[in-house]
Amino acid sequence: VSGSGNASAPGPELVTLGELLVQFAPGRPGALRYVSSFEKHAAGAEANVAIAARRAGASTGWIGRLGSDEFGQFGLRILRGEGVDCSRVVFDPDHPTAVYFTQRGYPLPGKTAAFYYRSGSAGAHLSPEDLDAPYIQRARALHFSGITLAISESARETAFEAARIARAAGRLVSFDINLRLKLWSAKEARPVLERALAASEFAFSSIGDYRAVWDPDSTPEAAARALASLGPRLAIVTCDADGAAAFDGERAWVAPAPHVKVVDSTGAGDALAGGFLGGHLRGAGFEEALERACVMAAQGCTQLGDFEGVPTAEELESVIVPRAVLR
Ligand code: KDG
Repeated sequence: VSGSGNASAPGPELVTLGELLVQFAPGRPGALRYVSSFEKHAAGAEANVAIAARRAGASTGWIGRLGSDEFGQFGLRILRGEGVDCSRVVFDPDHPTAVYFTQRGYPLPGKTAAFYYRSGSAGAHLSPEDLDAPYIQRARALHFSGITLAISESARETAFEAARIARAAGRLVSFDINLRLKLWSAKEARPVLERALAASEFAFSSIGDYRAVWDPDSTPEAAARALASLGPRLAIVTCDADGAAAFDGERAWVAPAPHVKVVDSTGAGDALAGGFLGGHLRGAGFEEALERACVMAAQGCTQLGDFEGVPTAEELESVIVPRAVLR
């Protein structure tokens, strides 16, 4: 059963593919055993990227499976409400929409942990038959992440098939490492991530993920250069409060991050990738797109939920940039 299709409508510029999860974010920091109330948010890396890129001005669509359940309906409504095309969303009557809980500030102050309830989920049953090739071929770019490669064999196969379709049509393929050690080990992940990098033009990684998979002593610039040597023509390495390091095959540079009071950094990498892709698709140069994406990601950390705090291009223009957050 498909989400809301209009087969003749022009497709979105950016298509992302992955799993949407419902995130339960505790009302207060601390160990979950003592928490009694939670906020319900929609999350999931590639869904977050579709929303952030939309906020940066690109038209976007998300491909994934949702359960035929209340949480699937919730996810669909959030994505649609954010202006993300859901015409290729598939509803799975046999498997539930995944959920997870965040835990802020415990046991590590300032850090957020995730507890997944996702095995056997609808999202993990994503399969190559769910792909509509013309939808991907009509887009300008496809984005996916290491999470989709980790959740199941069929999701992995689907992601690689989508990347193959996009590349064969001359479309930009963008990939975020998004290592999740609760889903697979760094050792298991490495060859699969390298295959994805070889199929991608843009690569995103946090410095922590890069160090966990490839080189524990790497600097951000060395990580960006090394990722680019694995295939992509542009690699961006995010460094939390220190912004992001980038390498485009010729130049290496660093984009700063504005200082903000972090409430929850979950989803910051997705805000950065989506903000960058949206800005790039709207015609911004790499440097400008990355500078703005760093502001979007930082602002996103000031609120609960993965994308709620991420500003739109207009908000960035009218409020944040004039207030000289960037310079
Ligand atoms: O990047 C944020 C995501 O990690 C979060 O929303 C949940 O997609 C998710 C995952 O699998 O960890």
